[in-house]
Amino acid sequence: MVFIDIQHREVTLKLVYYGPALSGKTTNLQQLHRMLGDCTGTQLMTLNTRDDRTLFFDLLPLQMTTAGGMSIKVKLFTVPGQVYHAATRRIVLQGADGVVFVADSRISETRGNNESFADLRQNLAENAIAFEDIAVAIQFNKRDLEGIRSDEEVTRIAAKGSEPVFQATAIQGIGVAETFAGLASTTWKKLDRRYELDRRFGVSHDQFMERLMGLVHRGEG
Ligand SMILES: Nc1nc2c(ncn2[C@@H]2O[C@H](COP(=O)(O)OP(=O)(O)O)[C@@H](O)[C@H]2O)c(=O)[nH]1
Ligand SMILES: [Mg+2]
Repeated sequence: MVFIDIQHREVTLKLVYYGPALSGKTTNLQQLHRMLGDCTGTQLMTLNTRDDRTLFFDLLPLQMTTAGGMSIKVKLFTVPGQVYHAATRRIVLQGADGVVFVADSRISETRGNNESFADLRQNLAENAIAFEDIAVAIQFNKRDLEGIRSDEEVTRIAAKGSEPVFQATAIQGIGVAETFAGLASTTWKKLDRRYELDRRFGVSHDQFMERLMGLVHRGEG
């Protein structure tokens, strides 16, 4: 859960990119890292196997200070998707405030998506995180490929649930910032309701989002 250090006026949020193997979780973080630009000095930490798959997790730490002197850290993690990394996924998910579920849009990947979503629910339960207590966003990635679910189908799926749904072609950077902003916003609102961040620290949702997205778009322009 969110880490609040009142004495040092510091809040740390943990956001996790979850989903089946090869759906594009690491690519999302690589694109966000690229958008940060060079001047931040922020490193994307990845730990890959020889075949370039995520072995443990990726970590992209973001940090900003609000006008009121509040320090906000946002730590972005990805989990390894392969079935045999179940224990790692559970550990990475510990203390998460928000999760993006990165689905592969191809109809052929439906089963992998469904199994991974069930795995997410189970790992949340094992970490004693209620599904209602965590912010969740869904990304349908790989919109550039053949054999994908249609836009209408994605819209229909989105209408069935309450989670925000985004379409992306992460490899081209499309939809990456939108997904991130959607998750960050939902997470902040959820945490604010629970911990009164605005009242206690004087950081409104809009201030938080403005700072955060200012960071992410620094390298573009
Ligand atoms: N065509 C296409 N390929 C993608 C897209 N996003 C990621 N990939 C590719 O899918 C593969 C797996 O991506 P990766 O980010 O490592 O997946 P992860 O296992 O979820 O971390 C890589 O070859 C990526 O280049 C996309 O939007 N379209
Ligand atoms: Mg990966």
